[in-house]
Amino acid sequence: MVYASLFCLFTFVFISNATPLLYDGRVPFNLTNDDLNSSIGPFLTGVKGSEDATHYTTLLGNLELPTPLWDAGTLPTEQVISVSIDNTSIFTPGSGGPQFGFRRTDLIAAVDGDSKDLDPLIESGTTVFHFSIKEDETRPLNFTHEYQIVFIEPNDGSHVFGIQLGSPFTNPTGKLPAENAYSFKVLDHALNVLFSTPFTPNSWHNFAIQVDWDQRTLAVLYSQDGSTLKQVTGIVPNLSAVAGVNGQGDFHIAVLKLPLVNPLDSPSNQGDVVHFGIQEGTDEALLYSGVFVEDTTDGISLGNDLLGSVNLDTAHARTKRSRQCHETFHQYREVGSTETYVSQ
Ligand SMILES: *[C@@H]1O[C@H](CO)[C@@H](O)[C@H](O)[C@H]1NC(C)=O
Ligand SMILES: *[C@@H]1O[C@H](CO)[C@@H](O)[C@H](O)[C@H]1NC(C)=O
Ligand SMILES: *[C@@H]1O[C@H](CO)[C@@H](O)[C@H](O)[C@H]1NC(C)=O
Ligand SMILES: *[C@@H]1O[C@H](CO)[C@@H](O)[C@H](O)[C@H]1NC(C)=O
Ligand SMILES: CC(=O)N[C@H]1CO[C@H](CO)[C@@H](O)[C@@H]1O
Repeated sequence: MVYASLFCLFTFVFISNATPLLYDGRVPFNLTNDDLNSSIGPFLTGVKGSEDATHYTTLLGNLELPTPLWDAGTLPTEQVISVSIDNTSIFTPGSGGPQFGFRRTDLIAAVDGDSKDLDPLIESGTTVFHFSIKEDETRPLNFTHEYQIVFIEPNDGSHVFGIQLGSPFTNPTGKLPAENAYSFKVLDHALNVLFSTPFTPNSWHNFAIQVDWDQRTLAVLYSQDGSTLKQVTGIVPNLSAVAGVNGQGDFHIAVLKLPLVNPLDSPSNQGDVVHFGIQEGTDEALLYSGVFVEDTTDGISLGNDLLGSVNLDTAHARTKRSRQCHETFHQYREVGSTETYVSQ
């Protein structure tokens, strides 16, 4: 028995060294509220409303277990965080005025209070973005709205990939909730839906997105709770993403809620989702754990101490154009970048 457990330990150590970890956003138990307020630790906390960061991001300590994928059979080494919004969640970026159309709290991957030095490290070669998401049953989302929750945003305001929940914003407002509103949608840069899966309650939804920054491709892996990650798309082109430094951007873990069109606004303002539209101002949140970025030199971490790699088989890809998403995208283009984050 002693030998068996030692063997497991060594296997684990070997594997965790095998594939280079480029960034670890799994929140250690020693991170404090004061750290959060000051953007010390794995995230910058400046994209939020007027209250302190701890008003919008809660360290859950032992109250909630993280995804079991990375800590199987051991005591958790990370704590879950909740990311929440309420009616005060109006972010004022460095320019462009308060974002009255959105309600948002974004955590931005950083090391030593800096995302700009981290981004080139996690966004060159082929890298894999891991994150796990769970419902906060006390503060559910409103699926008649669109939510952008995990994304990489270069300076042009586009997203290299994005995870969306809810009903995509349309102008004029379509039938609500939209078909697929209660599903996660993994979007490519051109807003095609690469993969969709229901946001079932009480489960951790584990995602891994492989980005080949040179070939500009994406591949998606997914599982629930302690199940090993499985490839759910082929390696798909993402050629509308910009190559090189201009295509790199901050890695966001967020709850960003879009408005619905307000018929009382002027026709030109009705499409300006950043600054106008209807918000109920409700308290809403998501739980996050298992956030990290790795190199693929020695494979992708699949959970349960397994390593794998994605295969090219594009037959796996379930690609579907979403016209509604394209409309949203053009609206963003008209109003410019959704966010200009000024490091404090
Ligand atoms: C938490 O502990 C680790 C390991 O002891 C240390 O490296 C890290 O700096 C600590 N983090 C904080 C935010 O205190
Ligand atoms: C930071 O966090 C603490 C909770 O530990 C909170 O009481 C305090 O008001 C916050 N704000 C600042 C500016 O430190
Ligand atoms: C939410 O905030 C907006 C903008 O500050 C305000 O106009 C609105 O009245 C608030 N709604 C509620 C329900 O408090
Ligand atoms: C969800 O949003 C819709 C559309 O704006 C609104 O009518 C409804 O009251 C909201 N639900 C809750 C629980 O706030
Ligand atoms: C899945 C897929 O092929 N997505 C898109 C990647 O980028 C190219 C170039 O813009 C699009 O044509 C693809 O549809």
